[in-house]
Amino acid sequence: MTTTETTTRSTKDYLAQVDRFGARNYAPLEVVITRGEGCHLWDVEGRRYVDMLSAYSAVNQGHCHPRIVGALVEQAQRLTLTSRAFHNDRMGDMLQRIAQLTGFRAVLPMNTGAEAVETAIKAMRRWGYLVKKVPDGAAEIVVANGNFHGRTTTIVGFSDDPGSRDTFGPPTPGFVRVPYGDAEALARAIGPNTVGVLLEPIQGEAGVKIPPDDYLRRARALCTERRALLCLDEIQTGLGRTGKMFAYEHVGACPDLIVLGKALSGGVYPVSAVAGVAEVMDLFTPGTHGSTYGGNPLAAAVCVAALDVLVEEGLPERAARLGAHALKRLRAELTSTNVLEARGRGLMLAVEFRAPVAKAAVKALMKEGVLAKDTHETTIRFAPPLVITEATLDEALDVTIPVLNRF
Ligand code: IF1
Repeated sequence: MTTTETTTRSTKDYLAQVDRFGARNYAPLEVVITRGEGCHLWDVEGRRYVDMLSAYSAVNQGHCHPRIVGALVEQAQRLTLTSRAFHNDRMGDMLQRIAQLTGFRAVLPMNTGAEAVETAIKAMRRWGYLVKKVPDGAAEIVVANGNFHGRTTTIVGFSDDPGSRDTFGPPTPGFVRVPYGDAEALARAIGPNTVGVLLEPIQGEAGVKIPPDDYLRRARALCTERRALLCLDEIQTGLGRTGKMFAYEHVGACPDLIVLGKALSGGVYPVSAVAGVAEVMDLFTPGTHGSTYGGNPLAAAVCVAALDVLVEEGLPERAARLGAHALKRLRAELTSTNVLEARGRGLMLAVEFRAPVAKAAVKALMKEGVLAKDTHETTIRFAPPLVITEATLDEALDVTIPVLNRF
C-alpha cells in the first residue's frame, strides 16, 4: 500500500502503525479521527463524536471552518513561504488585525505557542537590560505553580510538574515560581531584578484554575509599581474561549505583552504571536529574533480569516452565553458525591472529582460519543468549539452528566 493511499483500515491497524513507527510521547484515547466539521468528529469506524476539547482551544471556530480552509487553499496555490529575507503581501494584514484586536502597537509573529512564549521571555529580558538597567545576566521572571506554557527546555525548566520537567535539566536560570492566585506571594517575589511576571489568566492544564478576581489586577498594579512587565499567556484562554476576546478583560488587568496561539489559526495551521507595547516590542532590532516560518503568507492568510470568523460570528459572546448555560446545568445536575466542583468561564469548563477517576470517565464518555480530556487524574476539561449550537451542547450534556454521575 502506498503511503498516501487511505483504505478503510481498522482502529487497531492505525494504533499498531503509530506504535510501531512513532515516539511514544503521548497516550491518546484509542479513537482514530478521520474527519471533523464544526463541533463534530468522526472516527475511522464511522462513529460520530461531539468534540469537547477543540484541540485544547485551537479549534474555537469549529473544525475545518470553510472560510479558514478556503483562505488556506487559495493562498497555498499562490505563495506559501518567502522567509523574512523578503516581504510578502499577506503578513501586514495579519499584523494589523492582531494589533487592532489587542490594542498593542506591535506584533511579532511566530508559529507555535511555545515559540511565542520564548519570544515573550526574550522581550522581557531585553527590556530589563536595556530599559530597566538590570545587571547583565541577573534578569528574573516570576511564574506560577501549576503553569503550562509549552515544552521547550527553558519553559519546562520552570514547571512544577515533574512529568514535564524531570530529566530535561539543567533548568534555565532566572525564573522564580510562586503559588498561583496569591497576590501577597507575588508581591514578595517581585524584586529589583524582576523584569516580568508571566501568567495564564486562567490555568488550563492545571485544570481550569480561576484565580481570585482581584489577582490579575493586583499583578498589574505590582508590575506597574515595581517596573516589571506583565505578560499574559492567552494561548488557551484567548480568542473568545472564556466569553471575552481575551480572558484578562473579565477583570480589567491589561498586560504589557500578550501571547497568542492555537485559535489564531482556527486549528488549520500553526500560528502564534506576541503583541505588546512599543516600549518593549520596539527593542527588537534586525537580527535579534525570528524564525523561518514566522509571519509566512500562508499563516497570515489563515490567521486573518480565523480572526474575521471569531469577530463576525460573535464567538466570544456565544461562549459567554453557552458557557453560562452549560455551567448552570453541570452544577445543577451533577449529583455524584464524588464530584467536587464544576467550574469555568465561558466555554472553558472543568469538572473535578474527589477521586482519580477522570481517565476512566473520559473513556466512558467516548463510548457515548463525547470526546473530552482528563488532566491531573481528577479533572475533566470541557471546551467545545465556540460554534457549537445550544441544542448540540445540550445533547452532549444530556449524555455527559449521567455518565459522570456514575463515578
Ligand atoms: C501538548 C497541555 C493544554 C498552552 C498555553 C502555551 C502552550 C500551550 C497556556 C504551548 C499548549 C497544549 C500543548 C499540548 C496539549 C495542550 C495543553 F495539556 F499540554 F497543557 F492546552 F493545556 N501556553 N497547550 O496551553 O503552545 O507550543 O503547544 O503550540 O503539549 O500536548 P504550543
